[in-house]
Amino acid sequence: MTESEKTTLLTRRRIFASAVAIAGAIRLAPVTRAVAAPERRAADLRLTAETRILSVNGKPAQVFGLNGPKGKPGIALLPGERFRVDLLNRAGAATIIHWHGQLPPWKQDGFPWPQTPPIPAGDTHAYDYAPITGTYWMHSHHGMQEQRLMSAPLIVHSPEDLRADRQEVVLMLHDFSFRTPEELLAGLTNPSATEKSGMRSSMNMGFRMGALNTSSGMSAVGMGSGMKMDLNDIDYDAFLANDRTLADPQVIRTEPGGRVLLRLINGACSTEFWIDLGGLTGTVIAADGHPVRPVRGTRLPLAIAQRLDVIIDLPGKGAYPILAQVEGKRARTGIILAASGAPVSRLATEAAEYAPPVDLSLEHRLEAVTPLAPRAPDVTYRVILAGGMSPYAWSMNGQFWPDVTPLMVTTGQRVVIEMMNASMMEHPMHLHGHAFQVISLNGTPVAGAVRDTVLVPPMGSVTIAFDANNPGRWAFHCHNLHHMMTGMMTELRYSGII
Ligand SMILES: [Cu+2]
Repeated sequence: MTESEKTTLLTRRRIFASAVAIAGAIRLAPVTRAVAAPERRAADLRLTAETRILSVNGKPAQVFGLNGPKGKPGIALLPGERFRVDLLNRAGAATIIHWHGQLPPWKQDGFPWPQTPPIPAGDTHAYDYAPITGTYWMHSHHGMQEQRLMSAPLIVHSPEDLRADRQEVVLMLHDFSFRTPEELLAGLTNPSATEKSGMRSSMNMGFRMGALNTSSGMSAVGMGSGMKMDLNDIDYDAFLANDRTLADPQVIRTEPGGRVLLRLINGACSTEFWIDLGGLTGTVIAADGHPVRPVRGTRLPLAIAQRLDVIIDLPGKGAYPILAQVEGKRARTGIILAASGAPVSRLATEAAEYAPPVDLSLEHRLEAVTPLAPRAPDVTYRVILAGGMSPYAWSMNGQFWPDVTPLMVTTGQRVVIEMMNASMMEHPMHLHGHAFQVISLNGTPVAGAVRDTVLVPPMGSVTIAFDANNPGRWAFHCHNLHHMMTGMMTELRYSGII
């Protein structure tokens, strides 16, 4: 066998291993096709929006699904492959799917602008754009379908992914309720419905900072002892890791002493998690798909819609739970990495301790591998995030979607947006169509991560910068679904676009 044949074989073995790992982890579309990327035709990549039955806590639940080739959730692309996808709407309702964090032309972004209405039930819509590599995800941007699990991973492999001798594991988190999304929202916006439905009111869902051990490393900016921040608007029935609870977790077989690339995706609608690697130490190498300088840690905050890529070297042939605990609660979910033959013991669905609120402790340590070029801003916007529990409504600069004044930019500008949170809730803020760099956290300048979603803590501030290089109309919103649905969204619009 020639050297080149060996290389080919090795590469294929790794592609195969990687695909099997991913398929095993979340039953994603395998990437085992032997064809080179450019040979794949449009029809090869079909994504079907449909319904499916999940079993949660032993009860059946009808939810949505986004299934790729061979009926597996989501899409995984090979290096260099275009996002050339036919989206088939078999969900029985109109839908539109957003490719979260990707940078497509605006009319392919999957947001229901007047120019890009939802796809009617039964129709098919074609997409074709050059994707950026990393860990991304897709979700419905139509109504509250996201709360019924209309979301899935979107992984774009880099050449390095195929070269590296490591197993890929995707861990996608969801919050789940047997109630309809409409009931959940009504419980928040209509206090009498809240009482009737037995949901918690704002009086008892608060999380008193004074009750916490302040050595736990949480950010307490603007939070005097006894001041109350609100966490977890909704009492969910379950928290899912790759569609399963900790009562029946997914067990992923790993190589003893092997290396794992863990692709974490917080696909929850209203829940921030702490990722708990237990006895393992991980190395964060990317945030929202974009490489960061390596940061080691065992407990990692993961805000709604954010992703982290974490390298884990397994110490031996044991079983290693990867847990996700809900902030302010003991509830947790997770998966288990276990060497073949390693005994897997049952894990309690509740942790011993309440988790603190997620914070900016990790954000402060993140540094982009490829930062923005130094440059003075051409335009700076300040956006005040406000709202509260009673009435339940959330705004940006005092405006409630869809009655908003767009933030206008011009192609070529360096844009800075300073977000100030004047409320007692966390807001995971997401800008469509751009990767921004975090340049200030609570007034402290940083050369932070390049990413697409950043947490703005209660009474805190975060400043982001980006280059206006993707003309169009772009949504800019809080990724807490219920905040967005009650107003917390605005538009970033390029001049010349109507
Ligand atoms: Cu919010």
